[in-house]
Order: sequence, then structure tokens, then C-alpha cells
Amino acid sequence: RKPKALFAALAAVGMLLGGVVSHAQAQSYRAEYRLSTVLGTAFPWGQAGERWAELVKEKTQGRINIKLYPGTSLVGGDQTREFTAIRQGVIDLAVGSTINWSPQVKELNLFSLPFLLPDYRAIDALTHGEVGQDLFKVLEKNQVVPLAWGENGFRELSNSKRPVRTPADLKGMKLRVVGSPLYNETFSALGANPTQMSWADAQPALASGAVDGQENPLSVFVAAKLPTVGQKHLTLWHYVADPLIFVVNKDVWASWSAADREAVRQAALQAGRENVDKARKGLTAADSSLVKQIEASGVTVTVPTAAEREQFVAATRPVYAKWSKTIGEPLVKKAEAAIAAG
Ligand code: X2X
Repeated sequence: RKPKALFAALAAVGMLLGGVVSHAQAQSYRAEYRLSTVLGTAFPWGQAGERWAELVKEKTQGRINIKLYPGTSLVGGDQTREFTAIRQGVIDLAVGSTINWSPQVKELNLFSLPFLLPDYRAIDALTHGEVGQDLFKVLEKNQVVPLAWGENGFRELSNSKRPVRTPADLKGMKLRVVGSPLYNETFSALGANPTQMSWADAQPALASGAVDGQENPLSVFVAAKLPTVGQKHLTLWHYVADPLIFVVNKDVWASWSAADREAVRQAALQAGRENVDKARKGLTAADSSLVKQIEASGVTVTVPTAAEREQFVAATRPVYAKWSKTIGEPLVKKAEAAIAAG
């Protein structure tokens, strides 16, 4: 009789605990979740974060409340540490650039291979295709939950010195580059003098003339008012593009109900689609109004001819070959094939 009584008592305690645990789970949503972006709400990138938060609030009836932390402020502005901070739970959600996470996720360097992507169709062929799925699997292996793609954009070159048409024009030019070693190697191969720094440090460096130039999408060039810090020469060469990825920390994801997870995913997909449209606005063949606006503000806009562009491609070929090995040849081949197929 004794063991039986003990068993009954244990069962009662178990039921009680079970009730407490499921009650605790229902209550385990935090009052606020922290969303990291590099750029703020003056830029399509920050607006994407803001929109995601807004849609999540709406779709979860306020159960999930997200606060935006632009300027990668949760990691002191050091954007190359963002991915690690997401994994560690210092950051709950992020809309992040493939460039900034590529020091930790080497496959994300794919989009930074010089002159891999000729046009928007090529970006879409990767992000909407098998390559995009492969990259999401890599992120999942890294304990991060990827939900949707967005876009920072094609990165064009600006400087305060002279129009740049060929690698010869870049000789010795001091350029700020982002924190992936691939960028240092690309610009060294082109004969320039690259120096790595965060976006936070880049703006004062451009203003003081510590560096002559930089590379970023035109939406960033305009919203950051780079012509006012002497960036008077722009080269439209479409040499790389950086997609954005909407992600959630794995434990945070697991703490939400299935219905709320689906709401967060749908919100990310919608915010991502809107973000891609915004990032491309005024930069397409049908509507190049942003380029015209930049020209009208007194900036010289240089579009290299096919032959001039080929010089940039040829000079960076060894970097492409070396980094293809780092990224993984099968993935690069798959990407090349997807782009060729359109
Ligand atoms: O630092 C940059 O250049 C930026 C804002 O484009 C990125 O975070 C990749």
C-alpha cells in the first residue's frame, strides 16, 4: 500500500507541476523583444525593421512587442559582432546584411563575390531559389531562425577625388570598406587602399577626409547625405549586392506559440517584400529617378562601358576564385547556374 500511496502523491505533485509549467509557458512572453538593424528609419533598411515590428504587433494582437535598436547599438555599433549577439540572445531579432554576418557564416560571402550578380533578376534567382534555401539551412545550423529576405542593394562606389572608370582611376585611393576581409582583398586587387571600419566610424572618416571614398547602395548614399561630406563622384558598377535577412534567436522562437510563430513569419515575409520594392525604387530601367536626383545634386555619375567594366572584373578574378573555395565551390556553381538560367 505504501508504494501505491507514494505513487499517487507523486502523480498529484506531477499534475500540479505540469499545471504550473504550462501556466508559466503561457506567461513566458517577455514585455519587449529587441530588434537590431545597422541603419535607422531614415533608410529602407531601418524602415524594414520598423514595419516588421508593426506587422508583428498587429498579427499577434499585441502579444509580441518589438523595439527597434538601430545603429547596431546592442553591440556598440560593431556590426560584425551582430550575428554572434543574436546567437547568444543579446539580440532577439534582426534584419541583417549578408555582409555583416559573413565573418561568422562564410557561405554568406557569396553575394560579395565581385561581379557575380549582373542585375536584380540575378539577386532574385538566388534568394528565391535553391541557393536561398541552402543558405537558410546554414543559418538554422547556426542556431538562428531565418524567415525572409530583404535588400540593402547594389553597392556603388563614391569618392571625393575624381571620376572612376577603370582600376587605374582607383590607384592609391583610400576607401572605407565594410568588415569582411573579402572587401579588403577586392579593393587591394583593384589597386586601391582599403581600410575596414564600421558604418558608425565611416561617416566621420568621410567628413574629415581621413578616407576618400566608400561603397554603399544609392538609397544609403542619398539618405546619409554623402554628397554633403564631399562624395561628389559616383561610379555605377553594380559590383556586389547585399540582401538583408530577417531572423529570430532560436530560444526566443521556441518560446512562442505555433500561431504566433506563423504570424511573425508572415510579418517578416510581407515586410521583406515591401523592403525589396523600396530598396529598388528609382533604381530600375523603368524608373531611374533616384539616379537623376543624385545627378541634379551636382554629383558626377559615371557608368563604365562594358570594356571598362571588364577591367574591374579581370582584376578581381583571383579574389573571386580564392573566395569561391572559402564559400564552397558547389554553392558558387549552383549560384552561377541559377543566374545563367535567369
Ligand atoms: O556598413 C555599411 O556599409 C552598411 C550600412 O551598408 C552595412 O551594414 C553593410
